[in-house]
Amino acid sequence: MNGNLKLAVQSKGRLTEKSLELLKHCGLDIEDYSERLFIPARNFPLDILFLRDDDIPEYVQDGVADVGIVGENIFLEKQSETKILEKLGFGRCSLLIAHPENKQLKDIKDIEGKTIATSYPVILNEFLKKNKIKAKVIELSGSVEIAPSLGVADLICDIVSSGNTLMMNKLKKSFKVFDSQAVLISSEKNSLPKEKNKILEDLLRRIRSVLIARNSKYLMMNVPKSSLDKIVKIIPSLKSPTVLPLADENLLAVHAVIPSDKFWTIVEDLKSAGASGILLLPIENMIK
Ligand code: PRT
Ligand code: ZN
Repeated sequence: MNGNLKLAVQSKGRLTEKSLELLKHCGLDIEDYSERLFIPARNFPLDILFLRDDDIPEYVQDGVADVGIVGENIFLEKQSETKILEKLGFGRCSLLIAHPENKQLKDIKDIEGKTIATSYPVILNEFLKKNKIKAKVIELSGSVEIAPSLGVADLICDIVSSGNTLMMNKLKKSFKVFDSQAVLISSEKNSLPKEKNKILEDLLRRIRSVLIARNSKYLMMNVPKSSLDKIVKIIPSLKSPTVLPLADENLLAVHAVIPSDKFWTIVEDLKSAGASGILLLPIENMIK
């Protein structure tokens, strides 16, 4: 056994590619994944173990892997002795209760006495308990969406992302149980040896800087000197903007790091305040 940090990643599924992409953005040189059970990173003391997502929490709990990437839905459902180190911002989906299109479900109390099919009985039962609702929960391991048309259940509780599966099965969203995304987990009971912990801290630092960079953009523009105050007030800058002189004495260059999703809400205001030559650039990395 080497002293490398062992990271469990889903072997063949929705989270596989995005998990590897995140690690590559962290500067890890990883061979292309090709049906292997195990890949070491060439330039970082980390080994990737490829496993079924359902097994990852238990493997991490027992120390077979030191850390793992799974959907928060799997993390919660499996009730393993693991904890979330970081939310990773991909694999987003929601766990929803849905009902047949031709039926109504207006109030959450209308769930009382109904039969609900789901692959997430633990999370669903918790939700029902919290809302003081008694309902019958039937556990299905797949194809939950066909349960109402087969007459097996009145409602379903399943993961939804685009909503296409619900639509194709003539189902409608009624209540959201929770929003999920991929998370990095570690064991709650086994603490890592010092050396491995150092590797984990380095990896976490890199992951956090990639996540901040992904959600930020570099904004550049020229502004008339007279509008500088107005422009600075419009920019939702992560730090105070950089202001630079230009050859034209009446103009200044303003640079700022902004949250990616804010650009389109401020661009018209910037233009009407006199900004020109507006550029928005991606950020490769950002160290705080
Ligand atoms: O083989 P293994 O057990 O490892 O994989 P799996 O088949 O159990 O999981 P996989 O690859 O389907 O999903 C892995 C993780 O991706 C899940 O645990 C979620 O955290 C996350 N995720 C994100 C999703 C979806 N989006 C998703 N849309 N997981 C499942 N779905 C399914 C959903 O169950 C339903 O059947 O897609 C269908 C709905 O999708 P839409 O787009 O039609 O709404
Ligand atoms: Zn699975």
